[in-house]
Amino acid sequence: MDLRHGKVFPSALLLLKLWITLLLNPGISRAASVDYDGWKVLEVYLETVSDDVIPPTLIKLEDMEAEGYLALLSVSKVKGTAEVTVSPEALEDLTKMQDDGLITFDIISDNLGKILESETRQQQQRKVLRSSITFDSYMSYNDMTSYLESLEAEYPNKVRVKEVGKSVEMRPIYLVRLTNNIGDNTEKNVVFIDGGIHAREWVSPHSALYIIKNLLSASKFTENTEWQIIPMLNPDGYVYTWESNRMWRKNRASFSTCHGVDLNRNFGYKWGGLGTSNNPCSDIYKGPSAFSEPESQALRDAMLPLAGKVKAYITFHSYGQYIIYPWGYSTQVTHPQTATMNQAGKVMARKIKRQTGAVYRVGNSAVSYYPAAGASDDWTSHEMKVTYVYTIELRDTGSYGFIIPANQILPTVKDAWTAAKYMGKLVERKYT
Ligand code: 0X9
Ligand code: ZN
Repeated sequence: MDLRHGKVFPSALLLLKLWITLLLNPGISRAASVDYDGWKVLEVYLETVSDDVIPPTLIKLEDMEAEGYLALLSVSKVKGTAEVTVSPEALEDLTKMQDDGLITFDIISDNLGKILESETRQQQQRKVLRSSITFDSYMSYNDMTSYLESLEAEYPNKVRVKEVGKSVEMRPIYLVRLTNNIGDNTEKNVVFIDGGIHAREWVSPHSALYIIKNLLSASKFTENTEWQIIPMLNPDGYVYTWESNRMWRKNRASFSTCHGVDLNRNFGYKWGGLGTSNNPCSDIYKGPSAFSEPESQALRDAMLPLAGKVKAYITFHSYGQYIIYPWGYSTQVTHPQTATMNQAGKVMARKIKRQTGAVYRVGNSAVSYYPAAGASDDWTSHEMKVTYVYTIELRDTGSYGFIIPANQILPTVKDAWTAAKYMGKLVERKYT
């Protein structure tokens, strides 16, 4: 079947049927607690389109996702695929669509619910001491918070922990500052890192915490550079993934129809452009206005006073194993620092490969994924004039996606630490 031309999507009758299914089977983005038993993960093939055109199949998948009919997990332009998870009922309809030549997909995982069950079992076996962190099982929001709240007292010469905002549900958003002799207030170059923008991407905040932990004992990286790290930008979303819906992505802002703004569509550069949605039920909802959300405001307000000092910015996401750089809002506008970011990104990927064996692809984010406007990387690049700006999509490449097993946390956070160390060294070499 050729998906490039002609009709890709279902007849009016089929759409009507999807709606009825939906009414009988309320959407995952609206449900209070979601059971994924029997849900399959599909790899859907996307049409090849010219630059800055979003493939019709992807647009349709996004619409179906906003209708609560499936959950979109990831997209890759390089692979020409989107991964989605669907309920057994929805699969029947998608299979009909496939039979009618309207869509092409493979089933890549048979039961998401079983994978989630085994994650829950692993979690139940863990025991954590307060104020310690672990990378052999996932930490809860409380584990992370107690660790962060203990740091300043334990490392008074090196650490300051500041609340830079509160989430929609009034949880604190912490910024950790790390440098040698922090009390001296010496002006130093800053490497800025965040994690946890997207709730379900659990390896992201773990990576930021692993970097903090390692910086505490590696004083050569904190001699001439100050690290500013927000490990958990979306605490409400993270808690929600633990308590109600493991696949939740957005924050927990409340709207009349649905919950949540995609914080990585809420930043104030090219806000509302390509790859964003006006619909609060969509996973890529841009929010009512740029920086409408306290979480994106917290990142903005923590960074703005550092104008001229921030030399590198890494925002950790998952999954896919990509190191991507701006502009993400369009493939048509080439960033003036493209060569510099590409070259350093490639060195970073080589170092990760050497350290841990993992292969990360390097490229422009609109090209590697699809254009998506209003993300934190583009804003930082544009507003803060930072040269080295990266979104790092951590492990894996799709076998487990967001639910990567606990025994892969450590290798994944090591990828992140290798990337961060390299950024630290580069900033020191170029700017000190
Ligand atoms: O879509 C996103 O926000 C990021 N991917 S994720 O799967 N973690 O959701 C990629 C953002 C890349 N940056 C820009 N498009 N500006
Ligand atoms: Zn993400």
